[in-house]
Amino acid sequence: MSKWHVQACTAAVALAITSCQESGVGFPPLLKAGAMASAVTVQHIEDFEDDSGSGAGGFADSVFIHTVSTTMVVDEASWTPVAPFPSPTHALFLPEISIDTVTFSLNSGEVVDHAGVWGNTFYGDAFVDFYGTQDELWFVLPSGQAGWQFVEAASTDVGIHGQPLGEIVAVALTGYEGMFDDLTIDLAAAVDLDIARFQVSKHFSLAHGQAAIKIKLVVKNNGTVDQPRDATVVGQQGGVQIYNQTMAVSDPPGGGRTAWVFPPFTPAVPEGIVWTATIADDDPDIDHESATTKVVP
Ligand SMILES: [Ca+2]
Ligand SMILES: [Ca+2]
Ligand SMILES: [Ca+2]
Repeated sequence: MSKWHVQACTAAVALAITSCQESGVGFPPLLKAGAMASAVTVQHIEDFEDDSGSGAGGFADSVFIHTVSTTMVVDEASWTPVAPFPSPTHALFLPEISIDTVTFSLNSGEVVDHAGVWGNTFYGDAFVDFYGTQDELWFVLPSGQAGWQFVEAASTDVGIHGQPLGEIVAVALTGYEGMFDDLTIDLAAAVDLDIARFQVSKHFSLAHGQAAIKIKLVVKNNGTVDQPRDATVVGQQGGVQIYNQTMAVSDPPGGGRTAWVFPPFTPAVPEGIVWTATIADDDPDIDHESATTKVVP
């Protein structure tokens, strides 16, 4: 598909439901799900200063929810062996043994796909655990270092159980007199594509030698980012899978629809076909529809 065609389709989508993919321009190139990096939209940093601008220590940002109190925030002026802190003038000191499990108060549709934090082990040990929806990653910072050490994790990193972390939902800071500063999270907006309509040829006659069964998926973007995700159509005839096609689908945000035509199918036996379409997006909503074709001799 040429670039010109892509642009022409996009322009049509903005106006109304488009059928550009049906008009002979062919299929857009298929993309692998793993190649679709989410666009980073926002970064938040917990720098252990309050946001009043007074220079006082505290918890910085209403996005971060802590399980320890602000009494563990310390001033750089009194901690010269480990000064300067990664960000002046305060950091978190966790006396033996305390854990600050930090979670995030985010807007709907926002997910954390990367997090990092500075740690210091001059006074005692420090550990960082990144919790994802699927797995976790645990870092033990080398002991007794006067210099600050940075650890980080991405949602695609493989965790201790061999799975990608998934969306990062918490960072646990554990101190045996360890210190921490500048806990940073990068947010990516979640892709939410919905099935507006799933349409197949209702009737197929083997005897009439008619054209193959047409399969069309109309996609609506219910989110704010324009990125493709995989849609899969499966056909079953008499309990046997006779069709399984996956293609990347998308729809620009903002109220339009985009129709995607899947490769057609010609059945060989006179038995009804049950079709299912599924979109694997980032939103926990169920994006799954069924349709049937009656196949007669
Ligand atoms: Ca700081
Ligand atoms: Ca969806
Ligand atoms: Ca979904």
